[in-house]
Amino acid sequence: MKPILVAAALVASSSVASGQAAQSVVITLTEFKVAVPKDTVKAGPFTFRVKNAGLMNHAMYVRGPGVDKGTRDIQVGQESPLAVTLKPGTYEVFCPLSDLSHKAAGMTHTLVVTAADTPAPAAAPAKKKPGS
Ligand SMILES: [Cu+2]
Repeated sequence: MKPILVAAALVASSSVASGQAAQSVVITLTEFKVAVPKDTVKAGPFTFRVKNAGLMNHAMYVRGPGVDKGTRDIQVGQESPLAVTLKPGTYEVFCPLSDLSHKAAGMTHTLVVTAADTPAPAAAPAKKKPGS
């Protein structure tokens, strides 16, 4: 439990790309499942907040176009941030522990990333200024 470090990490991740705030996504790990709130997200910087809600240690790894990284081992009840920038494509999100036996048991999730410029009501670009 190190709240100061968590706060520092959040500040750092939010300043990664000017003009494009990192999207914060909570991912929950249990036996043996990787719960991701959305199967499809828009490209851009992300901060995954990876929570271990299971009964044994887990970790999370992201593999896809331009990304090949993961968290440290996460103790039961703990959370670890993972900052990644996702490009359009298909990513695999999985637990790499126990020689991938957790993954084989079901701890894997496919995350589809679509182009950021696809029109979306929730992430509409700034309106043009009148008169410009
Ligand atoms: Cu695991």
